[in-house]
Amino acid sequence: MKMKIALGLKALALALALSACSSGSNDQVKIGFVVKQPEEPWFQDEWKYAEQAAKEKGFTLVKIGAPDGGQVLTAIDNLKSQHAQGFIICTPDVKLGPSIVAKAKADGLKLMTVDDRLVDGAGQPLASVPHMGISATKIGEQVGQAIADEMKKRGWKPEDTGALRIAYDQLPTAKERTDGAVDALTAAGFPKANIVNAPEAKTDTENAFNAANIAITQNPTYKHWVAFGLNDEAVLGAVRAAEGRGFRASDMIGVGIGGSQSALNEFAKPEATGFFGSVLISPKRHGYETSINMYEWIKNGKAPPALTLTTGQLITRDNAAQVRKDMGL
Ligand code: FCA
Repeated sequence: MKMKIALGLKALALALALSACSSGSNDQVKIGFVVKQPEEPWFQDEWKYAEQAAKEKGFTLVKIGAPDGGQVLTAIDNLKSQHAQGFIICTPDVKLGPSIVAKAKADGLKLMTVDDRLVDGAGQPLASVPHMGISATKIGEQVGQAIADEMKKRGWKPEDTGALRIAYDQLPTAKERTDGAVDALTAAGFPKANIVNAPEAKTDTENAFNAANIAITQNPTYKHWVAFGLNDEAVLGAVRAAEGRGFRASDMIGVGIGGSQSALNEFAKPEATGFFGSVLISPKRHGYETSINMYEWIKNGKAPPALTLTTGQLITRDNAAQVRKDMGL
């Protein structure tokens, strides 16, 4: 009897020791996920899927919004003082590249980027930092092609149509996306001269609205407008500006990039708007997969792939629900 109890206690002690050991070591893994625009649905989705990875693997996720360079550097120090071992970042300014790399190194933190790739002083990508982004040119071409197809369907004359390029050229992925759209449009016969460049000061709806408003006012002769930009917010701003000038759904074709809540809200309206479609990209891959990559790096010394470029798929109000489901969203 005594013997049995002793054995039982021994087994219990061993079990406790084992469980403390496994959860203890995982508990110590702490990963930061720093984003430039925490209010944007895309970034909220990335965080959501990063949380899913944290739950699954049992690490701690620290979500930080850092809309400017000062806040990025503070965030990195903050992560170090919390004993994090690494972080994933979508920086507010890719030119901060060398400072972010230096800071991460000084603080002993592993670094991976998502969405926006860091550049060096000469504007070249920092290839030593593992990165997951979208295949920007290709996705931009999908946007341009979708617009060209819809114009054709509606029988619009290209000479009567203006194209708003909501531009944020200081960010390479943004320039590649909008240049891709221009290439596909012009390849489909759209006149280059009708493409109006409308630079936005920040990549949100309000700034896109202001940019589009000026561009439409300065070009009063077009009967119809099409619009594209780096994300859904850019195109939503253009659609709202066009509405304000009397261009409703029948005279506007806007195609965004993202396909997150900003686009879905638009598709859910009872009447179609000028926001015709969006190229859906995967916040699950960008949030969940990057977090798993970082976890594996910290826990098992397995470095993430140097560069991963994800794809997209066109959604409109007709197929958004199905395509999202197929993508596991
Ligand atoms: C950039 C844009 C975001 C999103 C992401 C994939 O960071 O600013 O809106 O499109 O790329």
